[in-house]
Amino acid sequence: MVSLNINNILKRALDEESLSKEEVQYLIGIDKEDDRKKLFDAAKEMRTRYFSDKVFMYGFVYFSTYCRNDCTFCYYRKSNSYCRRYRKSDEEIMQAAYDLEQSGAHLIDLTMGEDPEYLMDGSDKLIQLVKAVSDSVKLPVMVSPGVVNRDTLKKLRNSGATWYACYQETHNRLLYKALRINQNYDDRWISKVHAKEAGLLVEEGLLLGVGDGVKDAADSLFKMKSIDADQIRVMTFVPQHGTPMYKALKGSDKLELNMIAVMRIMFPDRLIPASLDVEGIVGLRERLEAGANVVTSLIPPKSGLMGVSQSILDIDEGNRTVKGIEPLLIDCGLAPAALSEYREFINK
Ligand code: SAM
Ligand code: MD0
Ligand code: SF4
Repeated sequence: MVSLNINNILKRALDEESLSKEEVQYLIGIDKEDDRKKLFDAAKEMRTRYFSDKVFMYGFVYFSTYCRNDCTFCYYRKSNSYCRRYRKSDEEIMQAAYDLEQSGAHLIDLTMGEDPEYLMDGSDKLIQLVKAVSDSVKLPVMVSPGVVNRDTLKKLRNSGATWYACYQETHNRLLYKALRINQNYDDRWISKVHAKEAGLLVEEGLLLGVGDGVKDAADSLFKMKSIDADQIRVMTFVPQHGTPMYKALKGSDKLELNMIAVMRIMFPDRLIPASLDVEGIVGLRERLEAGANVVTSLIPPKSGLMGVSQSILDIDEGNRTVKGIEPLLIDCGLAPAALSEYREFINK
């Protein structure tokens, strides 16, 4: 029996021994600041081992805010009358992708609500959009369309997509049911299995502060292992105007930071984002200091495009741009990767 002692656990982690669920849960729940610093230092050591000082930059294009679903946590849920709905034209989407490419982003993440106009049977609108963006922008493309069927995933791959992102949010099925109303847990999970089979890279993710606990977080990390995702994320819930969870307290991001570090230790060679969409630029340093190696949700200023959990924060000010975050990266002893380094990772 291994004792639950932070130094022992971190030493074993740095030796790349696998940790038990009990140990993982212990690390996630660490509260003392001295111990958290040890956890973050270990995570950074792992990041340096696998990625040196290089950070990848993801441009984000939320091109449709229409959604057929009613997730309780989300601003875009169909019954939210406060939400500003838009559906960008192909030209506007291409312009945003081009601007992101010019600014130094390494990837274009095409994200949407589950917009029926793109997802109705027989429509190839999404496939055509991915093809158009992949053909015109010389960057890898990620699609975040929600759950889509196996055939669509194959077509997305063939039309040029590299990544499929679809976050389970939680692996506590009861909680899932309360959050993702009328959406099947298994269908969402299997879409990621199908995406892998189709040759897409997969991103899986968790939402924290939605009624989950430390045990759920540990269980989720072990469940994540089974899908062998190439990128894994964790984000703290941000309450949204007009939604049933508006009055819920915003979770402390302490747990998110611990989770980023534990993910880095358990999945040292995977991509782990620091999202600008949770706390904007002020939250970036601590996420990088916890072991993240991708900055996501870079958005072209004045494009009229929204974030997800922070629909306007820092966007028009230009703080969610490569230029806006570069000084901070450098101050953290990190540097933007070259596009060739990103390609090397995804072609592995
Ligand atoms: N509609 C697609 C789907 O649900 O998979 C893709 C877009 S969806 C808005 C992307 C992710 O944003 C969700 O999976 C969830 O993790 C995150 N998200 C949504 N609302 C959020 C909120 N209020 N706070 C934090 N994250 C949120
Ligand atoms: C982000 N708001 O990167 C975006 C979004 C979807 N693939 C990504 C959740 O934080
Ligand atoms: Fe729609 Fe995605 Fe928001 Fe759920 S999380 S309401 S599927 S946009």
